[in-house]
Amino acid sequence: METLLLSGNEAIALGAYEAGVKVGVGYPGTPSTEILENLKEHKDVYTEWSVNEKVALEVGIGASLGGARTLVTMKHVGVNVAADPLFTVSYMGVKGGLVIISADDPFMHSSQNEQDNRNYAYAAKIPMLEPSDSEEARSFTKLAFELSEKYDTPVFLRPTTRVCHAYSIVNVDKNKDKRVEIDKGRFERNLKKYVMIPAYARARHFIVEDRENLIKEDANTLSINKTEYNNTDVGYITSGISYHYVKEAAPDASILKLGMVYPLPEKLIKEFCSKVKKVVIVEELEPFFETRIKAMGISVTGKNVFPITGELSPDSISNFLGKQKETPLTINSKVPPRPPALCKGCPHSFVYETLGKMNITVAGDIGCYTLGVLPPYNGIDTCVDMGGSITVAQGLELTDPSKTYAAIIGDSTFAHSGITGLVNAAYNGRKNLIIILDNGTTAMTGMQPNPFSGETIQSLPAEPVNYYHLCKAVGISDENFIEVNAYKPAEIESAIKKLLATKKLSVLLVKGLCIIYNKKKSKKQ
Ligand SMILES: Cc1ncc(C[n+]2csc(CCOP(=O)(O)OP(=O)(O)O)c2C)c(N)n1
Repeated sequence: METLLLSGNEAIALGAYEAGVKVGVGYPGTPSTEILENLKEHKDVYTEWSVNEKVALEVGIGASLGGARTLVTMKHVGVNVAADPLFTVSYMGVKGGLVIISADDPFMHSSQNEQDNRNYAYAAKIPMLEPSDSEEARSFTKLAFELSEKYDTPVFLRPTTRVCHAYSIVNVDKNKDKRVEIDKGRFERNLKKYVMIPAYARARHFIVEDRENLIKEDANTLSINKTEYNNTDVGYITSGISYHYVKEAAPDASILKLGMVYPLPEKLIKEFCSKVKKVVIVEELEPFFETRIKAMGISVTGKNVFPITGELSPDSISNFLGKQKETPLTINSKVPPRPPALCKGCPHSFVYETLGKMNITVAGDIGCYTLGVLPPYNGIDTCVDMGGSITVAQGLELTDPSKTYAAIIGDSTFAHSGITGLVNAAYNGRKNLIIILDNGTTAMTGMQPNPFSGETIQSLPAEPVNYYHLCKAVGISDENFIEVNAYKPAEIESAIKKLLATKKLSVLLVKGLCIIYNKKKSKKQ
């Protein structure tokens, strides 16, 4: 037996590898990014950064239908982008096991919202597993592949930030935990299963309902839905990281730990609740278990004492129990708060300095450059979602065409979903200025390559997409496309003035390597 100390993300990659995964695809996003970065180290697995989550899931669906066990990774908001194929692949089912990671981020350590993606499992009728530590991250990933093939369904794995990034023990039995080789054969034509026209989809919907009922029944005896009977005054129903919080704050309590968080094992829940005097539900974010367990006619304590927002902690449960909080370590030194900011010398900063001198409303986007909202730049006026800047600027222009609007977007974000916005602007005759900040990498999530940076996830060369030709193809004239050096503020200023004077849809491409990426690259050489 070998004992490893792994992060949840490393453990998911290990579990997927041991499960015989052949294809791993995804789009970076905290807290999911390191899963694929670890999986890519195995040369017998095909890995790719896809341009966005919808594309990743569609590539994943194709690979699964071709018989490969396939892992698709993304952060919680990525599932919004992938939602269209998600709901339909639930009807189609799989051939090779298809596991989708939805890495959720309670407290928004690095996200624009803290949506609870258990709701996606319910809405798309896809089973979901939730690990509470690295050992489970690995074993649940393996189980997810098995369940996917057994029930002919994609399966979600929903780790949260604390599980993805915390390190805990994983025991590997070298004899037992070898990579399994699964041969599911190749793609076979099956129109009624793989072509979701209404006539076939209607029939599949019945199959999905039956499948869900079957999984719900089987969940009552699934090994990862576990009861621990101790003091029966209070019985806790919990999952994921919250399980450890309960164990720490109430070590002698009875617990029902749900490893499968959707669908819920109704009989097991009813049996557990009948054996304890009071039921307390400890779950982060939405009252997902609570609503369903109340609907079983069971009265519970839940969100009336625990918050819907942010993360829980052992203290949340101690507070509820009226226990003294345990503060094991007090640090007396005062650490000044260090809110995130653009790095000193960041190539993005010069554009913001220039925009600051002009009276322009700027629709921002998601990346390091979002930090341009902060003083001293105060450089953006809106920020909604990845790829939303170019299109939000178009909406603003509709309301007051006499004003000047710009959109500001990074290279990875432009590839993710900005290009469709550019096409929309050109097609519908908008006149905005689009500023693309190309720093050579996907900086905010830790320097992943993207379609503009000239290499793949395996650091192999890839032909970078050509901005000029792309803009030409949508009808932007030579006069309305200017490329400047990010470190030459005077040139940036004169280019912006020139482009605005044309009063036509324009693109300013600002190029300058991210300084951290540049340092890393020069160290490697
Ligand atoms: C739908 C969605 N997917 C992924 C993310 C995570 N994410 C935040 S910023 C970012 C990368 C931005 O890269 P780029 O546009 O190149 O800007 P840079 O950080 O390099 O300045 C990603 C992938 C997200 N917020 N939303």
